[in-house]
Amino acid sequence: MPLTTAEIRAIHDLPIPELLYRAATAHRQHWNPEEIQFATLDSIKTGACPEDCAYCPQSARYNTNLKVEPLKDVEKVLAGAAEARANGSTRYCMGAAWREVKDDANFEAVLAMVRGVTALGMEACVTLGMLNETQARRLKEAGLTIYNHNLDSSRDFYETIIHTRTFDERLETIAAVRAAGLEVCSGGIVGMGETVDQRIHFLQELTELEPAPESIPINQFVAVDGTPLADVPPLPPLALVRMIATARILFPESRVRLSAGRTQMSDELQALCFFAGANSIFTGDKLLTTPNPGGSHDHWLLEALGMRIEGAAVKA
Ligand code: SAM
Ligand code: DTB
Ligand code: SF4
Repeated sequence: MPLTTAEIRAIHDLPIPELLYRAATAHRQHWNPEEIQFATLDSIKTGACPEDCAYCPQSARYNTNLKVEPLKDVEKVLAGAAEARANGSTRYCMGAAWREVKDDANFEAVLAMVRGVTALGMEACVTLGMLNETQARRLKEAGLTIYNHNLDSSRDFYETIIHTRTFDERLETIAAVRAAGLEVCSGGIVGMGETVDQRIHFLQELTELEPAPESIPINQFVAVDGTPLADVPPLPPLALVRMIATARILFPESRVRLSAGRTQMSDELQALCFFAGANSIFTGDKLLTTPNPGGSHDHWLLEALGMRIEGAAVKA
């Protein structure tokens, strides 16, 4: 039975030592707490997105000085994947600034990218916006492991930040992904000015997805000049730790990703997030369009923490 809002809030609000103890206990029952998966992002189509997501630098509606780029060549994407693998990544995540997937030559090219990444022995993930079950099945046939489509926030907060699609459409895409037999990657963003109750409702929405998403990215909001949310004050670091720990307790078997926003985090905060159960990060200098700490810092950080890259061909 899904937990009530009050039950989730009670976990989230536990004294930090108790919260971290419970999260770390759940974590080690299902995962090796010394290992972190390295994943790499590739923005395969950048900017000029018709959607109005208030947090996103890629919306065509905001002036963010972003270099708009059409769909990348398949060969270029596969070269990026091979390089990511050599740097320790076992998962390659390709993101397109699309509202939805269309049945056109661009989709055929994405299918070729998925086949190529899979042939490299990496897990392939894509995030392409809304899609239907037939399209999801074609991605599955091409070898795709998992589709990323975030709930992003609570239903009521979502409606204040995005007006070009509904929260229910988000749920429909996730249902299509599931129906096609793909794994689901779905999480959200914290620090966009939402209340703690709205964060709890967001986690509760995730608990109502059945089965639970195999992968849950927790993105710390990255404020970008030119977007409507550019001036939102930064999230208190312990608020992020509470979200990671609560997600780990609610979803002991899912991968919890410490996703966007690491450039703004100290090494100590990241270490606390790993202790609280985060077990995957995006490496490389860039997320999709915003900066990321970079592979060499991440190798150094894991070594300093006495931790290892999960399943990689190279040592930290
Ligand atoms: N267009 C597709 C969609 O919206 O589903 C896929 C790409 S979109 C950039 C993928 C995710 O990036 C969003 O769901 C959101 O969680 C995250 N994201 C976008 N801008 C962000 C920001 N400024 N800070 C943190 N996360 C962000
Ligand atoms: C997710 O939840 N986070 C990643 C991935 N899924 C596609 C994207 C983060 C994007 C951060 C803003 C940017 O770099 O444009
Ligand atoms: Fe477009 Fe996705 Fe950015 Fe929204 S989050 S503007 S859909 S790229």
